[in-house]
Amino acid sequence: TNRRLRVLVDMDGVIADFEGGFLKKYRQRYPHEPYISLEERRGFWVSTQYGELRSDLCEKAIGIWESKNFFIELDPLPGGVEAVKEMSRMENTDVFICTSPIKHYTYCPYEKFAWVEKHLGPDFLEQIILTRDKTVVTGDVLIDDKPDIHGAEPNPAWEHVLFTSCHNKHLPADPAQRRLLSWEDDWRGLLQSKRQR
Ligand code: BVP
Repeated sequence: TNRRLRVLVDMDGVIADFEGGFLKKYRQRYPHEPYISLEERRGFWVSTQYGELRSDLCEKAIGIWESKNFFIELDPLPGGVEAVKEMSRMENTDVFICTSPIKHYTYCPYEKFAWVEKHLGPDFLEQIILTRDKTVVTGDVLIDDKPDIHGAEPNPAWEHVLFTSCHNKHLPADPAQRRLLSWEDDWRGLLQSKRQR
């Protein structure tokens, strides 16, 4: 058959360094407040863990990523941009950036498009899927650092492959969920395994 492979790649925590960018700007803005090092991060939601540290730190954390230039200034994670470009050049392969914007929409959606243009090139603007519900998007594989991805579709088309991040690396190994440890891991083998179906 000549079926094309559709790869969905998450942005924050997979190709863009949300955690590193957050911590840097939080410490700049609140140099005298406590913070959570990346080694100490647990759980997907940064705001939840800061709120547990001290209740007022939850909204201080939220204010960081709601600020202008937060998303556009995120650094690329090592190897991510190169991997996405390489897979998009592969035969019979369609790559989409599938990312959930925050609900404070003043800057985030615009800056996500600008980040993709800056790091992946203007042609990649065709490949962006902004959605708060990834389960309704079809694809063969979704590479995402969020351990639990739920939504309106109880049986999503994609296999979720968990991308390792500071917040999920301590979770017990789930035999039902494959992982990519980094962009140095065997993502080519993962794609190949999805083609042989
Ligand atoms: O836009 C990102 C950041 C935001 O949620 C979105 C996650 O998108 P995906 O990686 O799933 O595509 N975000 C928000 C909060 C707290 C909100 Br209150 C957070 O703690 N972490 C986080 O990533």
